[in-house]
Amino acid sequence: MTEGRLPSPLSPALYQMRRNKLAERLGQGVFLLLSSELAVRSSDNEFEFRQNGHFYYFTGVAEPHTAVIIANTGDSIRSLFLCKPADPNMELWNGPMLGLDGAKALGFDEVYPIADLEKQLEIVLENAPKAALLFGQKKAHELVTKIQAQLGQRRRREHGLFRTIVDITGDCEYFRGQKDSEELALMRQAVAITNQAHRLAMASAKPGVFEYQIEALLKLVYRYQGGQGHAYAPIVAAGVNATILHYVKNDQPLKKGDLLLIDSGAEYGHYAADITRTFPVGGRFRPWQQKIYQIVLDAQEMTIKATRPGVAFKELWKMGRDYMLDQLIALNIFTVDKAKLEEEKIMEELYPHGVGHHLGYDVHDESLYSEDAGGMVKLAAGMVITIEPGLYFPKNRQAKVYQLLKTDLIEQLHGIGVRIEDNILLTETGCENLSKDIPKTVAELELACAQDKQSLMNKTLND
Ligand SMILES: [Mn+2]
Repeated sequence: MTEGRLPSPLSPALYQMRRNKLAERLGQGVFLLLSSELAVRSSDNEFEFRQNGHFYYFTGVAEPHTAVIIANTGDSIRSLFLCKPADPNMELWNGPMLGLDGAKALGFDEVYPIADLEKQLEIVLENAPKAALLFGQKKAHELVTKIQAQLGQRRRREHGLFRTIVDITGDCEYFRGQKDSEELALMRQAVAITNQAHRLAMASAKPGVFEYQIEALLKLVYRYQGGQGHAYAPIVAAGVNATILHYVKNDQPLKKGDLLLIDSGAEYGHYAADITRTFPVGGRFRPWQQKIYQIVLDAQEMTIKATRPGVAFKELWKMGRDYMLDQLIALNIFTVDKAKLEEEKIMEELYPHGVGHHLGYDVHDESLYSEDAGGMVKLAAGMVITIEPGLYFPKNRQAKVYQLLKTDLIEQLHGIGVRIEDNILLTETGCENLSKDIPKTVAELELACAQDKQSLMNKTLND
């Protein structure tokens, strides 16, 4: 491959269009959005910079010390961008900066040094009936409040005081929920790379290999194929570790016959994949592992089939949850009946998380969830979500479930943790499973685990 694997940047016109759409929804007023800031890791060392997702959505700029103002006067819409002017001394250490000239090329109507933020805000707020902010942007709130107070002293005498501040986080989330074709192309590529990585992990998961070595192989593929790396802290959890939902230590060896749960996705062009697969080390399920696995798989497939515009996360969650409980009961593993299991809230132990979440720039993309608006939020075409039911027999042997299981099954089921997660695009009529090519059925997993690691590695690095 000669042209490289890196994504090409999205066009400035796309971001311009997004800003205009927001301005129209906002009506007359001023929207202020500040970039993320660098965070200190320790000493003079900083965490890798990650732009605020909303800021990136409206600007495409991944630099700190920047701000964007969208001003809708009713007659015109203007977007102002503020950043640090290019500084040769800084560039010597850190490489090229966007600078004012770079920002001008991105299609903003006006570009200023970030030091002028207060001055420019004062000008646009002078005749604005409202200022719009995002929930949680404390510094933006303080700045606007201060300027409105200053303006107010003068304007109170002249024509009364305008000082409305509105939170438009929900509007931004609404926009970000609807993926456009440019975003989808990046997400498809993130999933494609993740497919390669999970296949290499399956072929590599032999007894004696450590969880962190699998984590490293995943990153090797992500990075080699032009991604930024892991889109989030990867979970590589063998055996009972799989029952710890956010297990990220990844420091234990794989043992023959253990299940290995891998929750990992690539980030490509700033967009995330989020995939979970669970399979046996060595490739062969034990009978009880397979029974539990099949229940989760059937629940997941059933939930995906039901995913279409108009349904809410809560409904999808309930469908899988009810199905899994009934199937567990059908396995005849409990000493009590369904009513008692419900009374004991057994599924809160066995399936303690939601069915999925929005996916995009952020792995838990900021969009509207069922919990918003009293459960009234419905999924819509253009959204990308995860569907990820799971069943976990807890590490803690005092857990309630072990008092309700038949005694001779406790050892067989203890520590089994299964989650299966795909990335799903809502379409007009239903949905498309973007990650359907990643091995998932028992037969597919056994085949993927039996592949020769070295030849798969060679193939991956030559693609
Ligand atoms: Mn997820």
